[in-house]
Amino acid sequence: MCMLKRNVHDHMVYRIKLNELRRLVETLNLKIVGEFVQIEPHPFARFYLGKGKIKEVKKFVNENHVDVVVFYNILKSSQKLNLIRELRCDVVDRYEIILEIFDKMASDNVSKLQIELARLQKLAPYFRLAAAARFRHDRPFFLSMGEYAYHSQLRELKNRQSRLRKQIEELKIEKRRQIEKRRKAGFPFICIAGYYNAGKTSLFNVLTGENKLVTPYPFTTLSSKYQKRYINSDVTLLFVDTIGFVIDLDPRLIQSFEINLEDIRASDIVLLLLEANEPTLALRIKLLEGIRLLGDLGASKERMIIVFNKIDLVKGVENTLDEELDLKRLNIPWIAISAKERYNIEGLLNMIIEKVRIIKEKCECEETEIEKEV
Ligand SMILES: Nc1nc2c(ncn2[C@@H]2O[C@H](COP(=O)(O)OP(=O)(O)OP(=O)(O)O)[C@@H](O)[C@H]2O)c(=O)[nH]1
Ligand SMILES: [Mg+2]
Repeated sequence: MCMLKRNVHDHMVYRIKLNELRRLVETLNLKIVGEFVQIEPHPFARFYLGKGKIKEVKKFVNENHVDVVVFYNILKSSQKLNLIRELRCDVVDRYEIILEIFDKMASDNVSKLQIELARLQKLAPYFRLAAAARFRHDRPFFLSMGEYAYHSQLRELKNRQSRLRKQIEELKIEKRRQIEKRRKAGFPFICIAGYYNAGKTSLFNVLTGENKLVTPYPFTTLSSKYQKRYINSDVTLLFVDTIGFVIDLDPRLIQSFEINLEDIRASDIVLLLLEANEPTLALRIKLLEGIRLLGDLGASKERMIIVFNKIDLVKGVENTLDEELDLKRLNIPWIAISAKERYNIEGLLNMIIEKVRIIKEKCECEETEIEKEV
């Protein structure tokens, strides 16, 4: 594993990030045998890391018969190509690792289409560069057989990309239509969001009586799942389970996963789920990053509830969370639960119902104001 640590003053956060990557890489049954970190504020053009560091990596790769080098940082196609040639082994970045896991986990058509498009988008410039380098010495006026094949492959690649984009665009329109339909039905829309493995599906199952797949592996849920929960004759809540976030990777980067993010955008309330048993620093990073990401997706703090799950693993920690994470300053309601042991689920439901009531009152108030103005 390689990383360029760009913040010179970061002595801890980069460790947490590397550990996250380790967790992801190991899900693909790859054994991590070495780790190289270089501290430098700006990436190097050729190999992302400096020449000297790459020399070290190369020596290690040769001595240990390494099959693949994983970069934490997201590489440009030219850097990937240079690295593959220099190290003489496969080189992938964090984004490709995530796509690989998505691919392993995907079972539904919508996810498969989105993964294929994301992969093609990453592959196309690399393919172009690799071929250009291969044909540089060919005859200048005639296409060699290889080059001819390359051009037809490239055309096919482009066609496939535009077909996929069209299909996904249609699915997105259909998704918006469904969301609009649900909105008209009038059920408050509660989105369970958060990092992968936080226990989103476990909580969804507990809240709705569903039995959706729960595993210890990342990205078990790719496409959203919906189910209603009847509370009383006045209130029925509609819950949605969504795709997980991953640290340091803005979900908007995965542009082709936009369909899944539509749910967060459209929800009345978003539950930001976190694992209470994580080390405080990791928890703090995920908490702040999660709030920012949700905010960027249009979920304001007023619509958020922070949920610390897996409290059964760290009993009593709810008494220290407030202080350790400085939760008062955030001004967002929070609760500690255990989806597995069904602890505090009623408390969470009451919090949601109360928030729905406040939001509804606020909307009615705004509507009256508008009517008065008209
Ligand atoms: N101890 C404990 N484990 C839990 C709890 N909730 C979930 N888990 C475990 O955490 C792992 C992940 O649970 P999921 O519900 O699949 O998590 P998720 O957030 O839906 O994960 P993705 O779909 O991959 O993003 C599983 O092994 C669950 O059994 C909890 O309250 N306590
Ligand atoms: Mg899930």
